[in-house]
Amino acid sequence: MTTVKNIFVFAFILFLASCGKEKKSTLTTLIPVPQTATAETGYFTLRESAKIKTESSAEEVKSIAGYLVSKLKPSTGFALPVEEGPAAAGDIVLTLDNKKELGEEGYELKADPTQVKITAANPAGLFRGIQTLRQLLPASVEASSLQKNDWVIPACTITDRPNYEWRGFMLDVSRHFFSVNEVKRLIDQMAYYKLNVFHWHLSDDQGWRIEIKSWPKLTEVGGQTQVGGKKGGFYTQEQYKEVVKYAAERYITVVPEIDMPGHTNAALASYPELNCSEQSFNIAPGNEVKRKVPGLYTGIAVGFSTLCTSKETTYKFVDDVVRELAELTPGPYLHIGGDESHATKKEDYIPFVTRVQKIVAAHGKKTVGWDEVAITELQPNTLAQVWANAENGKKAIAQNAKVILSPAKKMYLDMSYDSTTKLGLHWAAYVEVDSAYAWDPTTWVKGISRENIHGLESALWSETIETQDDIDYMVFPRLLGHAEIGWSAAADGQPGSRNWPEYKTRLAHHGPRLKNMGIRFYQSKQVPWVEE
Ligand code: TNX
Repeated sequence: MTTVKNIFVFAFILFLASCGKEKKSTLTTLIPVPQTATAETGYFTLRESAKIKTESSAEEVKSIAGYLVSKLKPSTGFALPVEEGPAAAGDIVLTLDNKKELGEEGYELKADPTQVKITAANPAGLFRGIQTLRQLLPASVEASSLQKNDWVIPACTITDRPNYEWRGFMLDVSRHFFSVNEVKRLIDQMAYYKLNVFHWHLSDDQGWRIEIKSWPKLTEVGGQTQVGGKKGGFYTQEQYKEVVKYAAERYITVVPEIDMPGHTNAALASYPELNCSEQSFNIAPGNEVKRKVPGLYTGIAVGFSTLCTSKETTYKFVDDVVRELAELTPGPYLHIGGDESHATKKEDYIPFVTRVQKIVAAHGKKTVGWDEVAITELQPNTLAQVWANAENGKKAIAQNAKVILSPAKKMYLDMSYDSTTKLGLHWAAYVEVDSAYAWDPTTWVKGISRENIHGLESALWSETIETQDDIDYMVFPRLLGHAEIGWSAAADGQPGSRNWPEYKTRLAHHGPRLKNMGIRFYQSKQVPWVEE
């Protein structure tokens, strides 16, 4: 009896294992999972003779079509022409239609054996739909060299739009500096998973990374080093604009952050007049230096620096920095940091952050701040980014502000996966791939509900992250889970409809995609990875 039972158990385990690795239709492996996706009979085959038809003379639609062509060309070898006009059999059609129900970023994708058609109310929706089209093709479409394959797309109808308006990714370029090309590569990867906000953490104790023409020493001095003491770097305003444009072409908004009044050692080392006095800075433990002005800092302590909030020079500085950044930034938000200002007295912090929000508003922008800013009087439209202290999130909501959720225990991509991970920190938690995915923003904090949440953001702090490979390993595959939580509405109001056992079988199919894109991701044992 027991043997029979054991055989059953064994067979069942085999069955489960094979289910996990089963080759699926690409329609059932999409990330983020679309709102609705219905399989139909047959396949569309993309051939060399295909054209991308825009059914619209809008230049913007044509450049979206051009983006699609550039993504399909390396692996398929097809140089697909973009043309205006009616579609023939075998074509891909991109069309704008005022279907209001699709919203700013929604789209409809219909594939049948004769054509693929993406319809959206706005160009951003077409762009998001193109990412779905790429994922419907075999994974080798993402390779950068010519591949032999049948470029088939399963016949289907997909209607899709995002749940959250803000689906962000933050990169800290202060602790370690990353080049324009490394940043652009990340922006491309964000686009593939339908993220729409790139939060650029441009200043911190260890480095000031954006050229400010009215205060040139910020980068000349403050940009020189990074954690560990190697050469740092900074972006010129031209480079910054180039990244903003690159992101905009992918319907991604750049939100620059200048962290203040704490996290400012690089600025304080560049301009002595921003310090109150010799006593006002206590260089982090283990790095005690007695100087009139703090030196450049290359350790990883936090909470030791502060701008002098009682000097008018400080506000002149903030105004100049905010003005130059606002001029360079078409997006509506500037991030003012505000976190971990342990060296700023509370009675100094509150008027400072209150005044800085007004400076941001005077330059035509809205403020985002880390959750600590909620103890000050928030300007209308200020967003509080909740990373550690949920009580601060509730204080923001009590002032009618919305929050962005970035809980460190779930969304900090610098948290190690487990105790064996060589990179990362673990002060908040170890965050394995399942943990990063299996939670629901609407129940994360009692008292913060769907209508209070403007969106979600993953954050990569770079104290331990030095190279592109390091970035790849910590960001992937966790970012995919975050992208799905932000985009896919399934979990809201229907607990359990988004679940890890199902998700991991889809994620498994993104292994070959990530590999083909040259991403050196963490191959978590939790995921039943498939080979292409
Ligand atoms: C906390 S999150 C910080 C950062 C660190 C990070 C490391 C936040 C607003 N402040 O300064 O880099 O932890 O995980």
